[in-house]
Amino acid sequence: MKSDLLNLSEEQRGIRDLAREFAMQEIAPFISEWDESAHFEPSLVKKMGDLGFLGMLLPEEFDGLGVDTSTYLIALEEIAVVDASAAVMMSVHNSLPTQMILRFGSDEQKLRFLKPMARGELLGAFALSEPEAGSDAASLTTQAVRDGDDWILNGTKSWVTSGNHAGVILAMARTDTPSERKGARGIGTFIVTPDMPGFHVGKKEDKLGLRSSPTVQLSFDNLRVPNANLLGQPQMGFVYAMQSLENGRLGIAAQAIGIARAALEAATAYAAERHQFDKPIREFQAIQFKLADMATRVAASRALLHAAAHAKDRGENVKQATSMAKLFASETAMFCTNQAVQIFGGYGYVKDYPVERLFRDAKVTEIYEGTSEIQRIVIAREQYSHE
Ligand code: COS
Repeated sequence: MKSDLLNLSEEQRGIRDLAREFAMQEIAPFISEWDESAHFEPSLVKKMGDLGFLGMLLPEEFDGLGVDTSTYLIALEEIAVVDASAAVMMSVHNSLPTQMILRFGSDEQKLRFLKPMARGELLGAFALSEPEAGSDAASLTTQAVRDGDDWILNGTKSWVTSGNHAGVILAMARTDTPSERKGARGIGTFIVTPDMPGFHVGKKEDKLGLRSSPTVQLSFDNLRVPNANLLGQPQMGFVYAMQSLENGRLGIAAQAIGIARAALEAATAYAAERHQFDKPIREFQAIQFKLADMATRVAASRALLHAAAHAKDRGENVKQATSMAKLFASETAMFCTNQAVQIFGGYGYVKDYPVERLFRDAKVTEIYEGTSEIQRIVIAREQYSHE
């Protein structure tokens, strides 16, 4: 009896099955082709919106499903088992821009953006990183200058998931002045839309994995943003981004667990079929131990993730727990995909089987939304923060 350690309610089982069915029907048949050609399928956004997958954490008054964090992560894992690229689009949209507007936006901003975002009519993106500001996110240099009722933004944002298909981008820019820099407390968050003059989509990255999720640079060239599109307080944008990345990191952990589970399932099936030395290779202890370690780490990642999600929904401080969940799940994805390739042997190294793609897809989970090194810094700082 395989253990997922989740005691799912009837509603959660229904949402999980819907996500599984959607991914199997609408994504699975095209996955190799889209991966090979780095194709993002725009129709997925509307289809996912119609099913409620793009407004999972939004209240019903904004056309959302209003489910708890755990239920959202169950759906996300299910999509990620089939396609980590669709999963990251879903994770970023649900965890970052929609949540930021819901938590920190004005009533007018909520009314304008949240319903179309929940329905999949407007895809959301998050633009924090810059070419010279990655782990040290507060060193970003995109500048916002107040001009009457507007702000004028200049700078380049990088690594923006879905940035070339997004209808709404939450972008961080400096609101302090070059003569009086205020570090992390001199940054605002702006709701940018691609129709604003001065908005340009730049380089699309040619990536190792997650090839059907586009990652682009965005440049702002005297981009004029109305003050009505400033999110909350002009000096609080970095804090909003950090708080929101707690949600984001839970989403990436669920995505990583999906990748790890897909690797485990593929390796388990292959080990039963593949015969060497006159028996299925799963009868060799060398293979059994790999499968056991993979299954254990997947279960442990999931238990940690859902414990963090429940704590978040109880309103507890989950800064440390979300980083732990993301760290452990992403390293589990890398471990499991590596083991799966090893179990497949030469067949794991070619595109005829899915584990080659899973191995490539797993790596970025240790990098984006905070590298494993940054997660360890957050975990360690929290460990002694109350001394
Ligand atoms: N919740 C609420 N506030 C937070 C917070 C959180 N999770 N994390 C940080 N803050 C606040 C801090 O309390 C601090 O506020 P004060 O000015 O009142 O002290 C402020 O934000 C700055 O935080 P800190 O001093 O920790 O900033 P650092 O520059 O040291 O950066 C790290 C901290 C390294 C953890 C942060 O830059 C980070 O997470 N980097 C990775 C960025 C990332 O994930 N990028 C991926 C983007 S998506 S590809």
